[in-house]
Amino acid sequence: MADLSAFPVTRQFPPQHPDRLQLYSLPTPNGVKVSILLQELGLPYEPHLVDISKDETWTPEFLSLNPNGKIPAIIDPDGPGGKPLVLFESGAILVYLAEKAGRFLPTDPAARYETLQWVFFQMAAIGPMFGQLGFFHRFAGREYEDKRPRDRYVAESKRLLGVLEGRLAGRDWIMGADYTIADIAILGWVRNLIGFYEAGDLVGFSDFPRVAAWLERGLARPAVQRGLEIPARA
Ligand SMILES: N[C@@H](CCC(=O)N[C@@H](CS)C(=O)NCC(=O)O)C(=O)O
Repeated sequence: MADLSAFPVTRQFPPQHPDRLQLYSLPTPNGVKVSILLQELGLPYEPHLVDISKDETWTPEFLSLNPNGKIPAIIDPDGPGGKPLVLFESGAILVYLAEKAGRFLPTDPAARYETLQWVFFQMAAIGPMFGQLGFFHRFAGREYEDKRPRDRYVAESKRLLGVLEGRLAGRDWIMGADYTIADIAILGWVRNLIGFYEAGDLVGFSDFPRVAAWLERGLARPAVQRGLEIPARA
């Protein structure tokens, strides 16, 4: 039986199954990347719901796991060398789990780097830009009279959707025939943009039919549907 008591976060979120990978998350576009991949892999894990509306990521216990105070984060009791591994940043977690399981990240070196390129594209561009659009269009920023910040993120989000639209020409998935962690990283963000953020009309989503068809293909996967609801909200 793994002993995770050295990790202060286990006082905030006591594990029932310390031998299983511990997932600290919430079903947001960043959180669901990890739960979708775990569902696709069928690995045993224990999800802990971290309520960011109650500032649960800013406790000393959680900050000892992720000094950046964000979900998702994991502890894998069976990390490299059989030792526990703590990891935050969803992109790093996707790469780690895909490599550990040997799935959803090509082993051919060129295809591997190309997949990582699209994962980084999500981390550096899609996530931050769509997230800002959500803030200025749907959340506190919607009250601001000056619409220039919102318009900037609308324009940038449209441009990024155009990049995806181009990439998906003649491809079912970002990497072609193979569904990879690049798709998993991006799916939840596009879904959120047109769903929760209600920004579909604003960004002219109907101008991106290949992105829409790709999203539909992704959402049709049972593991994606399950992952989108994990950890279950109370
Ligand atoms: N780059 C990080 C971003 C993580 C992130 O922004 N998480 C948000 C939820 S989607 C969060 O935990 N926010 C809590 C807060 O800022 O209080 C990743 O991809 O893991």
